[in-house]
Amino acid sequence: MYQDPILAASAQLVAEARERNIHFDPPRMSAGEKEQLLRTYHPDYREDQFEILTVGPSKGSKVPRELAALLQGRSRIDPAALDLTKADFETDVLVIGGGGAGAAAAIEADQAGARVLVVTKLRMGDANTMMAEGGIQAADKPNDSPAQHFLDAYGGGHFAAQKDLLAKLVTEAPEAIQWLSSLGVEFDKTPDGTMITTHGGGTSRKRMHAAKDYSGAEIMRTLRDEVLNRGIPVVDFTSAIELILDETGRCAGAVLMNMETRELLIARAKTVILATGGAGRLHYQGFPTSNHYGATADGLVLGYRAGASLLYPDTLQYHPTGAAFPAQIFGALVTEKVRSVGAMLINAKGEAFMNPLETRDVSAAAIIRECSDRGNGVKTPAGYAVWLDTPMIERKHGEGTIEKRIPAMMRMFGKYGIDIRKDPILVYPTLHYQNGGLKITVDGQSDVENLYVAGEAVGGIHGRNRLMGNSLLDIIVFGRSAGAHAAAKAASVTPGRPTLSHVEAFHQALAEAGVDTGVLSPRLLPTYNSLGRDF
Ligand code: MEZ
Repeated sequence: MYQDPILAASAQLVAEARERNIHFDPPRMSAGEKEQLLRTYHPDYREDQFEILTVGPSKGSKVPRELAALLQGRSRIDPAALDLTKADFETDVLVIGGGGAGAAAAIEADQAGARVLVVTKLRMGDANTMMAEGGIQAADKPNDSPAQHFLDAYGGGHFAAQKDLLAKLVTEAPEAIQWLSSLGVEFDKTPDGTMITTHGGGTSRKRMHAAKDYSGAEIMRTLRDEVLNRGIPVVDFTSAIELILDETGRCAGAVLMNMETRELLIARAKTVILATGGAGRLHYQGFPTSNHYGATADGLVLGYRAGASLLYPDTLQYHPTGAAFPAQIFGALVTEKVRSVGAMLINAKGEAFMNPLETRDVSAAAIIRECSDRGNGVKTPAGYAVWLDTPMIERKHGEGTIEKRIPAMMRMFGKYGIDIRKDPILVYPTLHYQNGGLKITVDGQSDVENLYVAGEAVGGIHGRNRLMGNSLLDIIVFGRSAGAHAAAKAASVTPGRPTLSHVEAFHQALAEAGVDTGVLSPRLLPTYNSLGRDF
């Protein structure tokens, strides 16, 4: 029950319209309608929020303003002042990032017999993987196929995905589920052991495998245990602040910083895997985010300065349903699974204004449209929002469904006195995912030799919009693959003389182009202090 009388009256209107809405199947939009909607309302189309890069390997590319400042920022170190010959760590494969992609990479590199070191800015598992809720896609049912999965994802990504990467993603998906199960991930199953699968936005088959609505936490828990059980060394609270190359331009390690003491450390490696995740904590265009605290695009900055180019850095995913009320959970993820299991999006007039399982970019744009021009948003303390009619789920599938299928959602809102079985919830788009990132080959290597990339720091797997559940999938498929390839490569690499001359060259290029963003990068942590000072 909402205490605020305006919200309570609006929620009552939704309750009164429920019987009508439940029997309404809102039509899917045509391609033309979607295109028009995106151009008018999606944040990716707000030209004044982007900048063109003038320095670096993707000079000429359009990127969010906040990211441009970091990509064209100055290094946190004086490259000339560091002695790179004394290594604090020496390894075959250096994995930067302790989320799902980093963990999967470390496990496979270790399995291949390489010496592996994982460094992570916060703790192992402090990552977007841990926060993913709704599930992981894989076409492993008789009525489905990787080809069908490919078509859904390719269309959903506006036909922009790198075909070889997407083909690998969907082809290796069933094996990824088997691998996770063999490590101990408890996917939802029927009593006879069949995996329960549901739809996500833009899927033509039910292929979302889940562990209730904490799928990412279940996967991360399992991967972290595997890394630790294998005895793979993990250095927590230690960020990478620059990549080290050798005199031939191959990646050969990283400069690290202890996040507590700020001591600089040198890690030398034969190959390096960047698995640093996303950028939600840069709060593009002032959006709240569903991302974990460390999601500040560090890998993009490190790779870019070392010479790795970007693909689609101008395309971001705003998850349609971020929590819009109460303030304590503003921007937190309300999983798409809530819609998969039957909740509809309802505006302030009590109308089901769109099909709840359109792709994410289209759904986000439609919600923004309701809350702007159309004046159909519900006024909240923080702005406007629409309703997600959760009680509809139990009305459709019976009592107990919410507790069984989306218990974490029930708990998250229950803490603030909102029983989602009885009351609808307020949602608005939240910054969720970077569709773009560093360009890779199908083996995971960036433009820089011996520098591999996996997970959200990669661009091109999903094109210009990602479908639900394909990110938990890509961290496994491309994380494992990067680990295996980086280990195999390391076996034949003898690194040359370590150098940071690329950092000096980048500084020089900034000076020649007259670019001074006044920013040191990578950012490492978001700036929430009242002084607005970076970490
Ligand atoms: O893939 C995702 O981003 C995901 C599963 C999110 C969600 O809505 O639960």
